Amino acid sequence: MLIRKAPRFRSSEITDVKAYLNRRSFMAGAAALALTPSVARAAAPAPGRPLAATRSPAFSLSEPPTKFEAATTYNNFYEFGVNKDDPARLAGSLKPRPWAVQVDGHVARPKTYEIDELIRLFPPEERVYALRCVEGWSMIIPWIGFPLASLLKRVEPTGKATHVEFTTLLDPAQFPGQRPSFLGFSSLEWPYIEGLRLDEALHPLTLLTVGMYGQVLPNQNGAPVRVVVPWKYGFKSAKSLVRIRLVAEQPRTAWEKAAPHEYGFYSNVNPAVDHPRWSQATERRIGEFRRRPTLLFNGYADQVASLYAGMDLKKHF
Ligand SMILES: Nc1nc2c(c(=O)[nH]1)N[C@H]1C(S)=C(S)[C@@H](COP(=O)(O)O)O[C@H]1N2
Ligand SMILES: [Mo]
Repeated sequence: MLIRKAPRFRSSEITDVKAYLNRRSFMAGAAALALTPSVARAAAPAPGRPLAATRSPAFSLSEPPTKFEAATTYNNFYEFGVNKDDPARLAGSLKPRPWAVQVDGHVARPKTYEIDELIRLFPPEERVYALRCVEGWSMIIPWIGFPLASLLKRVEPTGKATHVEFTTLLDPAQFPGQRPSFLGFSSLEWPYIEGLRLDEALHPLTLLTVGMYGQVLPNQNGAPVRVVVPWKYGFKSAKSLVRIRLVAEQPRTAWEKAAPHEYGFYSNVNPAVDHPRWSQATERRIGEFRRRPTLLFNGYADQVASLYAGMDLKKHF
């Protein structure tokens, strides 16, 4: 996901930042080719608070999950830095309690939900989904959450709502990557914004996620609440949400603002639509050597292809 420009740096600083990012980018590529050495090197994650959930076999892959250790030490969470092991090392500064999520915009019943109230209102299910990162790797993760549609229906979107905008917490005290002085600055604009079309947000696969592997979400995976959209590249699944807003236009997302030709609004997993700088035809499951073919809509085509009927997926990438 590393991109070339760094607009918030003065021109005198840009050379250094570019050199730094290029080196990191090279190292990330090297790590992905090897036996994920950054996973092996990172500190073992502390076990979290257990979170009970009913298994949902109808919504679960039968593939064995990625090792918990890999899923919690090989992360993208640029608020903590651009390296895969930064989130696991630095996420202790994030405080997932107390926490509130504002649900508002074009809705009849806007409401700010305290996080534990949210978990009580919507009984969590466990669903094993594949997460495919735009960088070419994937994981199988047993998430715990509930359909985003349950929450959206409760606040009653009005006829004006066409899209949903997700906002991650903005707090440089908790997120070192949001400080202007942060060394590995990614050139993303904070807060991290993501978005979905309303029909995508209401799709039964779209999960508002509060846990994984039988536990509350580890900080590095987006505590205390994140969205998971399994047929899209991982960056659409925004972490540590403080606001879910129903809007009347397509939200401008953080990655689109940073590199519009590389990261489109839809970002549906599609082996036939390459990233301008690399192929999307194959992927490597974390924990495996061989690359495997990437599936259209990350394997969820039967469930979601109808959302895009008649659309040119190369144009709406
Ligand atoms: N707020 C925020 N959300 C984010 C990101 C980020 O940098 N900031 N990275 C995204 C990317 S690129 C991926 S692949 C997934 C990774 O989720 P995981 O670390 O739980 O596997 O989170 C996504 N959500
Ligand atoms: Mo990603």
